[in-house]
Amino acid sequence: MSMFCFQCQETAKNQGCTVRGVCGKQEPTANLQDLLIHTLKGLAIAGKKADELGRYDREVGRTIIRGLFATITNANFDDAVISRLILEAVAQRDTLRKECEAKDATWAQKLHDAATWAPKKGEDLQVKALLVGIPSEPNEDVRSLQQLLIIGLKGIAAYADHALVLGYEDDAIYRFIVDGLISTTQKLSVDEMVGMVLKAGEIAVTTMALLDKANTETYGSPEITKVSTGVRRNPGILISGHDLKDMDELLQQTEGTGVDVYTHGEMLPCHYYPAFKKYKHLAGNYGGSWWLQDKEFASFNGPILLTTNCIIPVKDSYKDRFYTTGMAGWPGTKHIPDRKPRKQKDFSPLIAQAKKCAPPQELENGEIVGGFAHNQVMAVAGKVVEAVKSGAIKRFVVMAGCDGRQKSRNYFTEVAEALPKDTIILTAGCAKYRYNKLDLGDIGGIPRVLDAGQCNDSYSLAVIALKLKEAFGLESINDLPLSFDIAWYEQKAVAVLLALLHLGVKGIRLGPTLPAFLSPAVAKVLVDNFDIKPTGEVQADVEAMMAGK
Ligand code: SF4
Ligand code: SF3
Repeated sequence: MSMFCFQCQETAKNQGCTVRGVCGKQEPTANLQDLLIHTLKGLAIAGKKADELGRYDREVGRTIIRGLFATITNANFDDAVISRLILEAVAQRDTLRKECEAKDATWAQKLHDAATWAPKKGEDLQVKALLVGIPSEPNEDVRSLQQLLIIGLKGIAAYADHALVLGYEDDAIYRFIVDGLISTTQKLSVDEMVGMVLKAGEIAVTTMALLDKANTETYGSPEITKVSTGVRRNPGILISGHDLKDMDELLQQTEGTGVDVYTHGEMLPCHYYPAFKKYKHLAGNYGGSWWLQDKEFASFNGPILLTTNCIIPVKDSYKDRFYTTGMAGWPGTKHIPDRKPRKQKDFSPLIAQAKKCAPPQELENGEIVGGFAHNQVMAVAGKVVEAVKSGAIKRFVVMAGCDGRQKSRNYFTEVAEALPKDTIILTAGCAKYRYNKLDLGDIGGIPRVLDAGQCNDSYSLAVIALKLKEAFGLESINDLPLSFDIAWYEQKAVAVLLALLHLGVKGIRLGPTLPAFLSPAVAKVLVDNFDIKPTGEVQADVEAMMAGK
């Protein structure tokens, strides 16, 4: 085995990618990512000790969240970037370590391997990487719980980084991520590890709430909006990923240039924010979810900006128009550097290139309606409660999460079609592309698919559920006429799942397959305590959900 990765839903044979990632990740990149995680554990140990000695350093948390974010599925495939992140973390760790040793000489002798193993400058990173991969933990259940925690931390880190970009941080989040990483280097009991995983759910809620605050305080609360799926006659720039600040600066810099901006994939919800809606050259949404980009990026004709995940292997047909920024990266393509203090990122290379490109080729010509984040839904809460009481709405089904390539994901389209006409689908994330262009109608003016936004906005769905619980005077979310049929693919969805468990949600259906990183014993813990179940046959699942099961 030359690599091992099982962090996403499309992992080979639902066991693990061992030769090359189904996502396109190559062996050296996978191994460097393992080494980066390992190095971040060493940094966490040094950062924790410094904190205990009264020298808390926020930069530790910042470095760790960026590093974790770079390892999520489809974010960064560039070995040079991953190697740089490793060496930066090593340098930071060594500085802290020297300071700690100067204050507490006994600590140096007690250091765990995780801090000492991590590479020194000039060492062969690939050789080091082989020592620290996932299979190096022999006990299946210990490995499963450690990886469940690390994978959840990756999702939390992605959300924390989005908040950080907008200037919002919380030391409690950083401190938990540090403790979580350290816990995976210690010989904890299974119960203690389960405790850490559940605590990660609590921190996921905190982090998503922070991101919600960052987004809405900066760009306003999402509003119900119709988004065009057609094209105009100007050349355009297509922006994908999840980063709202990149969108903000791109819209400012393209205004008045004759270049339109289109969203792709998870950037669709940008149209719902007041701060972005005001731009007349924000032309519409182009195409579907991430895995269709090889065809859609080719026909777009103009420059494409990937701000985060999901990148799929870049085709020659659009490689010269493909740019990454932030924690996203693809080797051999152009990268827009980070912003300097008090300056914007410079998107002028994309604008200059766009002016020489043909307008996008039309793929479709319709509309998508969205913007049902918690503020907007609560504005019509009275109408919603009334519709439930009158029996016009029988049930809400949360179908949030990720989309993916596998045919089995048609399940989610078929469930949306099979749900009775008196049900409402609550969604967020790119999972919505499985049904957001279907004509599913409305219930007394309330659309049957309510899109709260990106996967980053899943918090909105939790807030809606909690507010509905209050409105109906119920004890628990589980007493609501509410089912969860969640589609997962990458690590942010795992963080969302842990958040839902922390909020006490029971009976979640999860698909299209259960995570490969859950050992049978760990899966049993989730089934016994939270009644998690795999998605099954469409008709049987719909009937069970309508019966509250
Ligand atoms: Fe395989 Fe998913 Fe890991 Fe890519 S991210 S190597 S597809 S498990
Ligand atoms: Fe999608 Fe990658 Fe998860 Fe943001 S864009 S939800 S998969």
